Amino acid sequence: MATPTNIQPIHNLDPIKGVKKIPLEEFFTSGHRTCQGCESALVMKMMAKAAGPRTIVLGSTGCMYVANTTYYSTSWVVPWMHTQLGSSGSAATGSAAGLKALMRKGKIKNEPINVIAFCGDGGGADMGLSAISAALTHPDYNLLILMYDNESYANTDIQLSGSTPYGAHTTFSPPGKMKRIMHHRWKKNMAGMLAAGHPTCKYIATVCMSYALQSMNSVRKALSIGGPTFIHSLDPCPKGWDYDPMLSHELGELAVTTGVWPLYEVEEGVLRLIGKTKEIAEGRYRRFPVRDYLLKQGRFAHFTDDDIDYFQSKVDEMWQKWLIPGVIPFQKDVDSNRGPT
Ligand SMILES: Cc1ncc(C[n+]2csc(CCOP(=O)(O)OP(=O)(O)O)c2C)c(N)n1
Ligand code: SF4
Ligand SMILES: [Mg+2]
Repeated sequence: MATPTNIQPIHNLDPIKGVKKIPLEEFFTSGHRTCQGCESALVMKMMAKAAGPRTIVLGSTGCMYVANTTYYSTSWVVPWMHTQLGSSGSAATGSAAGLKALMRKGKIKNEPINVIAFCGDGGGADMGLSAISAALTHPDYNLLILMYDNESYANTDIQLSGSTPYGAHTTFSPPGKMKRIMHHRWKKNMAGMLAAGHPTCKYIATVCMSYALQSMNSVRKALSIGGPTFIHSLDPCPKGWDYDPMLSHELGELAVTTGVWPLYEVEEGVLRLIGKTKEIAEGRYRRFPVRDYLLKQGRFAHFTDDDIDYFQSKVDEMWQKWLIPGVIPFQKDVDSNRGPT
């Protein structure tokens, strides 16, 4: 019988040092029905690999639920449970609390068990935002919420979400003759918003599976640090973004190298830009024009040069005017010593 304790033990998952050291064992394997070139499926696979066998995965409704648990089959090797579309935060909190209680009462062995809840952008950035926010305010539970962002409600046929980029063609924003651009809002800054408002959350990161090792190590860090943590992954989606599946990896890279998707982590309140994003910020790597990224995708095929210029100007603004390039949109007051008037 396990020793009763109030402390929920956590894993100490060291960073994987190089691709050759990536474990061969799979915990998300064959048997799924995702589209060819689906980066979100790759996120599931690498996330599970990074976490290892003592892991429980909870997933909200969306492609990564529906396509991965087709009747009588599943690609999950670790225990997996579906939760309602807006509930990844509550499912994570409840599962972590349940495990902790069972360990405290000596009903299960006192050992580190990872709790990972994933959600899509519709389930996370829109519908489940409040539950994620609540989960991140509980320092007592060890959990990771991973939002896989394919920039639409993909499973129900590509509707617009708060994470859909400006101007993109979705089933809710089809370009027409009278109105070419139907979607005028800028993508929600999910990781930045959560980092700014949840000091109890010890680790927040943005990732992209085109940089797989980096992304896996973010998952490992999140699971080792203790308390509630959050990762936002940008995932090219051949169906929703309308491109040849062989371009998935390249599009993920372009999202980062054009500066559209900055990679960073906030660890115990300290912000670090990562990889190519860091190189861009330090002037060691020149940002590619967003045109290279946009024109490879059918969802932007209706863009004119003016539309591309506008998109570029917004990305430039994120890099040149934001307090932290591409991350925190506040600007310093020129007269910051002045009190309220
Ligand atoms: C409360 C609720 N509203 C609507 C639906 C229908 N629905 C199922 S999956 C889905 C799309 C979810 O989008 P997202 O979270 O981005 O995941 P993706 O499908 O893109 O993987 C919707 C709207 C639902 N299951 N529950
Ligand atoms: S629609 Fe997109 S996210 Fe869904 S299974 Fe296909 S590629 Fe993956
Ligand atoms: Mg989605």
